Amino acid sequence: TTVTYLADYRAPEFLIEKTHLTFKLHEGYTDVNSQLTIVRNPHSTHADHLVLHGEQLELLSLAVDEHPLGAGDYQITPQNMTVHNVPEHFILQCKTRIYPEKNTALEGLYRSSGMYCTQCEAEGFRKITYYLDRPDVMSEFETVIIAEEGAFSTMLSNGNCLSDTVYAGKRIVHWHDPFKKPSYLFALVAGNLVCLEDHFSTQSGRQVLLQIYTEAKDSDKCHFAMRSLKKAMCWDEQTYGREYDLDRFMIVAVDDFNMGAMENKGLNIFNTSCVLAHPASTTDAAFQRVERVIGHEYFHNWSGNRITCRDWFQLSLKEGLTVYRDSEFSADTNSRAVKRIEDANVIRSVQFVEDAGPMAHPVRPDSYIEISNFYTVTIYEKGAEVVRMLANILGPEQYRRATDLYFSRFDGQAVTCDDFVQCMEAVSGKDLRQFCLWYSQAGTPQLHISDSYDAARQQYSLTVRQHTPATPGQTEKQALHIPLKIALYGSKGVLALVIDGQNKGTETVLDICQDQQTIIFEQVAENPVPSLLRGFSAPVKIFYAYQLAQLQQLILLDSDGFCRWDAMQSLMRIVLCNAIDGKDNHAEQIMLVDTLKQLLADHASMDVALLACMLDLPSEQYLASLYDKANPTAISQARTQLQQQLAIQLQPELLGCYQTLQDKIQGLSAPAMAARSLRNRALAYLLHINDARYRNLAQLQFAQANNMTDQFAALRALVHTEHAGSTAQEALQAFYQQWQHETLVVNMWFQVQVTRPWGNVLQAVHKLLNHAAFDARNPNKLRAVIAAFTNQNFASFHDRSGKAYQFLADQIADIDQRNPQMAARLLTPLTHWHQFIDEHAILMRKALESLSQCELSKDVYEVVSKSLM
Ligand code: BAL
Ligand code: ZN
Repeated sequence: TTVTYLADYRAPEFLIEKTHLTFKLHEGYTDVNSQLTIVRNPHSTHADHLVLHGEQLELLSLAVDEHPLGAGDYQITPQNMTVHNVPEHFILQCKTRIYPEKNTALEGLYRSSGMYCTQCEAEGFRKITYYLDRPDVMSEFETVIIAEEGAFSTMLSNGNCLSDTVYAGKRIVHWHDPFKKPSYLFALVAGNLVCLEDHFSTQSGRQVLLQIYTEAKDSDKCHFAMRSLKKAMCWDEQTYGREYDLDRFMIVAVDDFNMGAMENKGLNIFNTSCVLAHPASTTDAAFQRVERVIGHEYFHNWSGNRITCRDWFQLSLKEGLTVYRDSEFSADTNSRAVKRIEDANVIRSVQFVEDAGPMAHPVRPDSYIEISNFYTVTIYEKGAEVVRMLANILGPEQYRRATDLYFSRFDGQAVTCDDFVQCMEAVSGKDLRQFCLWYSQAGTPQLHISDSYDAARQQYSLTVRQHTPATPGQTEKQALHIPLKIALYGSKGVLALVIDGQNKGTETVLDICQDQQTIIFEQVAENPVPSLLRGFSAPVKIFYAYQLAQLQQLILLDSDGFCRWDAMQSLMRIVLCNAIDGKDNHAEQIMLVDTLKQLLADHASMDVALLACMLDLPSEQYLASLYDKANPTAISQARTQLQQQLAIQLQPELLGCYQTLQDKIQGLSAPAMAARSLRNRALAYLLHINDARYRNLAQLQFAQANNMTDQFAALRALVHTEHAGSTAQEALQAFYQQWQHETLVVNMWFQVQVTRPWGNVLQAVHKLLNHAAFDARNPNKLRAVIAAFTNQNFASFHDRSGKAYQFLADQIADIDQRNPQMAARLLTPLTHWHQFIDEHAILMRKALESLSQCELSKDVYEVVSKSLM
């Protein structure tokens, strides 16, 4: 296996000015004719060999400037084709044959339920034809698709359609994309699809045709995606001044897809789970996901397509920026506080765990074996946090000017993260050299904060010490520039902040740049409570020894939604860790119950969506990350017990909440969704009590629900309680009966069963793998059964027998034969073995070792070998 290093980056020797592709689609095989206009890169060295990427291709013929090449003129290896002694400027014609029907890796051109589609990012295009398959080679594409007349209603590629004709029994469709793009943004679709159409008029008055293509059975599930698309187009014009550039924007829904969606120029391809939505069959969370992903892929048209990455080490240049953009789009549409909490929760319970594990890498990695393994929470979500910090350091006006500069300076180019930061520097005049360490340094910074109050001087001082633990291959860490947003609370509310005689208002950002620094606040009349990391101002861990009463004060009174939630998480964490460690917990529990009671009793005056989030206990994964060696059984037990105790002690408040919110839950407005989320959390808590009254409530809700959020929440509550017996079984059967023809709903039906927190779930998983509706080739099904079980069922995955660990290893060995990207992704939970006590760690390692004995793809090999290092 070869490792690719950022330090080895060289500009391409050749450039491809024009790419002309002809696809002849036949049953069983596809012939691809390419005609590439190639020039030597004037800025490069003078190699006379052209080395193209190409994998799993059958070469039919090859010519340079119409002269056919013979065996001695070129050389083929499993990864490349080298053409010897090429001129400065020439046309390469190449005919290859590929087999989309046999493509189970879902990379390159493949068939999914009869329909042809492509996935080229990152390196899939080389499975279609020989090419310079690297993002810094940008070319103008023309694509001709030829199929039997009548075989497909829809034949699409990027850009504008030049012609659509029939000749000698063949349908011939000709596409042209006027914008230069790298091969990873190429797309082709052919199938029998229906289309929802609409129009968007851009700010400069250009009409854009909008089309969403699906299978006929899903034609009623595209309206929400269309509304979201128009909203996203509007938002990008208003927020970033970005206008759409082609006459046509197309989205195609595909059921077999490794990712969520793909931003191919003018022709986005979406996993059905991220585009289809209907109130009867889609939960609120899924609606919000559709809106977010539609926004994300659309925003890529500028942040990714018009301006792309020089090399894959710069992946976060487009992904971090685009996630930041979609996250602000969601925050503007829904509850800003809740969006921030959701983001922080992902960073804490997934990204921090990645940072502490064998796959830890910087936002801009230095090396990889398989780039597909680097589509991670670090590149995406931490990368977005880095852009958010930049935006906050600059402020809205300068940030907008800096992005304007970025989009104009680099339009049509493939650039680096440094180029992006340089625009921020150019506009603001700020020196961001230290800040750039966020891109190159892996690991989660820890801020250890202590304070003291001097009543005589009326001074309050905060001492902040930063430390980033070592990560694989990076033992020495430097101090980062960390924006720490804070406020101070006194007994009567928020205090005015005075630093160095300067009035800072009631909230300020401290620039933490040294290993240790002390900030002194003046004119402080009483010992305050610090509200730290407001709005989750940096992706760091905070250590500050709050007293219980201080946490309660922040939970009830802080004006920052994230900090209220965070204080509640801290209080819950204290109670849970005491229980896990076998410590006395009396005062802490009373404080927790008392605080929750006050919040629930007062729910009418609160942000209901925020309150719903505040009811969630910290995840088991997050709790495990707080220990050097975590005991998973103790963690699960403590969490389950606390859920039961809270349910019992908060019974009247929970029931009150459930009943009063009943009338407020029609439709898809933000308040309706918020009401449903709080009400269904209350229901889930109540079902932890062994009481037929509450099971009847759930049963009634299940039967009468007029939307999927409520129906599914009731089903989940019933299935997840140990006490519901046949009631739960009947609900499961009824649900399947009702929804068996809706693939995405069947996936939820799988997922609710494998995440059950009691009984022998592994046995249930085995049964479901043999269910008629399961299909091991479909990534969504693998996610619904295997990933849901191993990632979301902490107790069962960490069963002491170690059977679930070995189960996962066996599944991966099998899936890897067909779909390496999926296999490598599913492996994540086993890579965290080092987090757990020996009893578990040894069994997890054993499962990994058994995998290492198999013949593995590069994808799985990289994760297994790094995990065992
Ligand atoms: N570029 C891969 C899918 C996405 O991040 O939009
Ligand atoms: Zn993206």
